This record gives sequence, structure tokens and C-alpha cells, in this order.
Amino acid sequence: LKAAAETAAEKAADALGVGSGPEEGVPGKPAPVSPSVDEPTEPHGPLPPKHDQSGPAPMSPTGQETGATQADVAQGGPYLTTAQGARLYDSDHSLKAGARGPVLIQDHHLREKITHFDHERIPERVVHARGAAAHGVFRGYGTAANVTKAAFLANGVETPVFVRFSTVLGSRGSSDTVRDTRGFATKFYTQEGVFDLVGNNIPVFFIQDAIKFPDIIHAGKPHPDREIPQAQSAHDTFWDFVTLHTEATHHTLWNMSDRGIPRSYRTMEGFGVHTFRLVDAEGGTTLVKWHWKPKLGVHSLVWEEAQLINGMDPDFHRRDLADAIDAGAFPQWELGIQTFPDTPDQTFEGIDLLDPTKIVPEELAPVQPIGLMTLNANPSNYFAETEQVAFHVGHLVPGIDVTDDPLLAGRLFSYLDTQITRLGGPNFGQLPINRTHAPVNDMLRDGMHQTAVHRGVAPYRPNSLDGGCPFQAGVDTGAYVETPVGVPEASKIRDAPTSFADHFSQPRLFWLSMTPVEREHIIAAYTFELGKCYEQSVKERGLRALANIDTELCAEVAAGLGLPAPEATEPLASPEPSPALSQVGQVWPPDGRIVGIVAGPAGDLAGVRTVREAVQEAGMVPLVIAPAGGVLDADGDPITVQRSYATARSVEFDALLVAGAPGRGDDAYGARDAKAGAVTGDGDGDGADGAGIDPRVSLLLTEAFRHGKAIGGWQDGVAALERAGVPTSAPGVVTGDRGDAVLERIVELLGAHRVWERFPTAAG
Ligand code: HDD
Repeated sequence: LKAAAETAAEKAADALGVGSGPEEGVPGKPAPVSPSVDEPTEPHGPLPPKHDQSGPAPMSPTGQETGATQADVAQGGPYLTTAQGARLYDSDHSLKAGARGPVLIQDHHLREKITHFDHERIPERVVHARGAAAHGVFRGYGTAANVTKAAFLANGVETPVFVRFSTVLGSRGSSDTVRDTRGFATKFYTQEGVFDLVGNNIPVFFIQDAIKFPDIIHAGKPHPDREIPQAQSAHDTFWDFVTLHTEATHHTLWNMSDRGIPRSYRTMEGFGVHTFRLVDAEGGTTLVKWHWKPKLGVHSLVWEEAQLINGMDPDFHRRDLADAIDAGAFPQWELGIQTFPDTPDQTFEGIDLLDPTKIVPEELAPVQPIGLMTLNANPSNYFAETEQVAFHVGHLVPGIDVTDDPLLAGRLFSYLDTQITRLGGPNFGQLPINRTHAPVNDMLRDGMHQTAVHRGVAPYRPNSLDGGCPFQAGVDTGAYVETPVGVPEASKIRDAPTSFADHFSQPRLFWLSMTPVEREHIIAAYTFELGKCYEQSVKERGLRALANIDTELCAEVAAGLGLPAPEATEPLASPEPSPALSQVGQVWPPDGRIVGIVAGPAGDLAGVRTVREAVQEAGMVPLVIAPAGGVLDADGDPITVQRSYATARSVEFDALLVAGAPGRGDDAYGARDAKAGAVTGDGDGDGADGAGIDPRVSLLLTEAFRHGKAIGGWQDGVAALERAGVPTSAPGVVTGDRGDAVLERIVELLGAHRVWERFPTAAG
């Protein structure tokens, strides 16, 4: 085999008329910089898998051992083969009648390779097309035992999970930080079957009845003629629909708030939205709403940051999640429930629990923690896992049941239906990422992509030929055991309950629960979005909806649009505000926060070293920023530079520290700038160059300032801040003689996420 590989290499070399040395002397190709970047010529075994794949053999969909290990089924082995396992000696040239002759159709490998490639894509999800996912584990606290018999919620039970976060409107290749709702879908591989909690980061929905789902999505997606704008709600059709269909007002208001632009998937809450029904061991029932509470707190971007990131790093959220997990900073959420008595009217404190446009304030029904989820592994393959995972609100386990929420009813149909198109048939449950960890013993047979080899002759019930197998479980252990909820005596009717007609009292509750800075952001968001609409009538209708939420909100947005503010058409309610809805005012751990340290080749490098270590010890990520890449090396103890002035941009950092920032013309820029005769400083690299500061550093610092980020400087860094135009006496700007002391104060500031006193600003 080795000889065969050698022969191939020799053949290639012969064809080029050169020796068999790697790429040596190939005309037009520069010599390789280092041997490590050459294509290897010796066959060798597969590289060790990035993630541990040594786990137990995957089960077949029928629950039988396949005998294969994960490593066997993954790509591996030293030799390239066809799909049928035949080794290939050349995958670089198609079979031709002579080197310059026509390509021959008998080339099986060519046809197989191209045909497979032609079919690599599957339809993207009709909504939530863009997502990122991670594996993890859920551990029950046992605190839900009095309301549900679901075994995975029992104390100490550990259940593997797979979570996919997503945006709703954009296509697969769209940007992460658009203003949109985020999906938060969790697959629990429980011992009693798969349970999917398919929620969002916003606790209410645009519509109360699933029959309106195609309408809201058609309105939100790009216009059908030009297919623009991508992944945006700031356009006429979206606002046309949500202002005509006023039950969308509450969800839209959440979208226009900071919740529409999360800082990270790791800092989002998750909500099951609908009311579900839990069933205990005695058959007793309780109504619940599901909540995911992030351990890092709920944080958002500011709008200007979000827009910049869409250009700078469209994969911002995807990268953030993967990097954090790779670095061992495993994100965690507590699962919690709000519980309500299962009364015949299914309301709580006057709130209709079947209306998915309503929340129950946490002050009325506290969220009770029932378990902890930790995401601790990135997917090995995006397509196999993140793309092919199939969630379904109907995937339930014993102890969890649905209610008659009309939105939920439509979802129970849609998720199964959509997978059949997306994943090419009814056997998508057999894909590795969708396989249950409980044994499967169904009577579903055949169909496209059937991979199970079913045994037995009698896939029907009742039967005697397979010994009557399989048997049905009793109601005490089975899933999908109906709760005997009364159905009111009624005629068939296309209508909604009268309580569903209240579209404004809860948006008002949300608005009144916001702090002044959050209200400023909401005003700015409506002004931007309605301002992007072309149709005057849509803008005016938007203002009429706002008038029914709050007079000040309406007046401010109207002023921004240059239109008169209309009067409310409904009396404004006076609900008790719910402080739990605000993202401001709490203190959170700084874990995983990214701190940029601007340093030059001179200045207090010992201080930079100390600060970098202290940042790491505090569980945060330090990134050293210098004029050029490489290392800063004052005294033989090099400090690695992670970002140069060319690659650093403020949006990546939660806080910035400045030890010194040399001006242009300094040696640290290297030959290129020196040759270009850039503006000179005093050239000593101490950051005190009178001639000014590099415009990129100035932009870095002023942007961070505008976005309410904590900024610190010590020694030469204080002068650098001043030259960059950062007011050193402003709130959240910390200066001092020692880097570690400045850092201490920065960590305190990070607890509040942003320096809120600096808002409102143009960036709001
Ligand atoms: Fe949906 C995907 C969440 C209403 C129909 N939905 C989807 C995903 C999430 C949600 C997180 C992505 C899952 C993944 O990562 O693969 N959807 C919601 C929430 C809703 C909601 C929280 C309201 C409370 N959805 C909703 C309705 C319908 C759908 C009313 C249809 C009647 N949703 C779908 C779908 C999708 C989907 C078309 C597209 C891809 C998929 O299901 O697997 O079936």
C-alpha cells in the first residue's frame, strides 16, 4: 500500500517533470514556508477525534446493538475509499481518453463524487434556518416531584441534552446579531423517550392561533419580489401585518426591546411560551410555564454594536458559544416552572393561560428551579447534528402533557410534517442526533431512508404470530395518557375566546416594567424600524398601536418619524410593573467576559502580565491588543498578542483596559507603516506620543465608551485614553497607577453588564 502511494506521488511528479520532493520547483508556486504545511505523502491512521467518541456503540433504531462504535462510523482510516469502501488511487483526475482527450462516462468515481456533491444540501428550515447547537447534560433537582412523575426530573438524574439556538427570520447564511426572536430548543434524551422543549427567548408569541403562522412568517420574511431585506423586521410587510393584527403587539414590543439583540446565546432566557400540563404519579395535574434562567444573567447588545457585528463577525453568537465551550466555560441554565392550579377555566389571577400572547408575572407566580443544564461539548459535525436535529413539541414523556392552547395545537401538527420535507421522509428519528436513548419497539415500517432491519413477521396489533408482541404499557407507565379534561359543550365555530381580545394591557405592563434606559432603547428601535418603512399608512398605524401602549412612547417615536402622535383608542390599563422583566439593576458574575488590554512594546508590561493573569483568575478572557501581531517582549518574558490594531474592534470586548497605545510612526508598526511615512509620534513606544493616537485605537475606545462598556487605564494608558477622546471623569472610566487596582473596579462594573449611566447615547 505504501508502495502504491509512492507510485502515485512519483506519477504526479513525473507528470510535472520534477523530482518527487514536495512541491519543490513547481513552476509558479512559491516554496513552502515550513515543512509542516506540506501535504503529507505517507498514509497514516486517522487523527485522534477532537471530541471523545469512544462512548458506547450507538443503538439501532430498534434498540439493537449495531456493534459499531462512534469512531467506526465517523470518517477515519488512512486511505480514501468510494462510498462502497473500495480504495481509490487517484481522486484528482477524471478518466480521459488521453491527457487532452474527452472525459469518459465509465468513470464511476467521478460520477459518484459529483452526484453526491450535487445532493449535499437539504432544504433549510422554513423558520429558524440559522442556528448553532451544543451537547450537554441536565440534572434534575427533584423539586418537581410533587407535580410530575417525569423520571428525568427526579433528584440527581442526569440526562443528555442537545440544544439548538437560532434566529427566526434569516436564511442559513444570515447574520447572528439581527433584531429578531431567538429559538431555544432542547432535546432531552431521557430513559423514557425523547422530550423536546421547543421554546424561544421571548415568552409570548405574535399570534394566538396556529392558522396565522404562515401569515406572520410571510410578512416577516424578505419581500417576495426582490427577496430583501434579509433577516430583518424593519420593512413594510412585517409592520403592515403586526399593526393590523394587534395581538402581535406584545411580542413585537419584546423584539423592539433589548431582548431582540442578545449579547450571547449564553445570556438569554428561554421560555416554553405555552402553558403545559404536568401529571403526577397519582394522576393529579398542574398547569405550568417553562423557564430557562441563564447563570450568567440576561444581557443584550446595543443596536449600533449589533449592526457593526453583522459586518465584522456575522457568526458572533455561533463563535461565542463554541469558543466558550472549547475553553471550558460551560454555559448553564436553571430550568424552572411557574405552577398554576389546573382549574376548569384555565386562568390565573385573571390571566388566560391558554393565550400565548400573555405572560404571568413572576411576582404573581415565582419561577421554581427544578434542574440545571450545562452545555459541555460542541457538535463534531454541523450537518449531522445541528442541521439534522429534528425537534417536535409533540415529543413528550410520561408526566408531561399539552393544553388546548390553539397555537400549540397547530405546532403539534407542523413539526412532524416539516421534518418529512426537510429530512426526506418519515424515518428522521433514526438519524444519530435524533435517536432516542430508550429502546424503540414500534410498528412503523419501511419508508425512505429506513435504516433499521426489523425482525418478526407481525408488525400489527393484535397478533399471535409474534407471540402477541409488543405489548402496550399500562396507563401508569405510558406516555400520551390523556388527562380527562372536560371539553365545554359547544358548536363547531371558527372563533377565539373573548379574553383573547385584550392586546394592549400586557404590552403596557412590559413598558411600565422597563427602566428609563431600556425605554430609550425601545423608542430608538421603533423609530428605526418604522422609519425604514416606505408606506406612510404603515407608520401611522404603528403609532396608533403605540398610543394604546403608552403616551410617552408614542409621542417620542412620532417625533422621531416627524409625524403627529395619535390618541389612544383604548383606555390605558394600570398594571403593577414586574421588575423581573427588566434586564437592568441586578449584579451578575463576570464569567466568560472578554477584556481587551491595549498595550505597546514599551510601558508597564509587567503590569500587563499581572492584569492578564488576574483577568483569567476571575474567570474572564483576556485578549492583548498591540500595534502588530506577534509578541510583546520587554524583558525576555514574552506576552502573546492576540489582536492587532488591524483585527481588534470594540464589539468583541465587554471591557477595555489601556496600558499604553503608541502613536503611528512608532517602530511597533513595523516596516510597512514606517515606509508609508505615517504620522510620527515621539517614537519611544510609551504611549505618550504627543502627535496623537492611532485612529483605530481611538475608534476602539470611543466605540466602547459609546456602548456603555467599562474602560480603564493606568500609567501611560491614562494619557492614551485622553488622547483618544475618552472623558476620564465619566462614569465607568477607571484610572489609576496600578493595573490590578483598575481591574478590580472594572470587574465590579461588569457585574452590571454595562455602565447604564452613560445612556442614552447615539448608540442606544
Ligand atoms: Fe416553531 C421551528 C419555536 C410557533 C412551526 N419553532 C421552530 C424552532 C423553534 C421554534 C425554537 C427551531 C427548532 C430547531 O432548532 O430545529 N415555534 C416556536 C415557538 C413557537 C412556535 C416558541 C410559539 C410559541 N412554529 C410555531 C407555529 C408553527 C411552527 C405556530 C406552525 C403552525 N417551527 C415550525 C416549523 C419548524 C419550527 C415549521 C421549522 C423547522 C422545524 O420546525 O423543525 O415546523
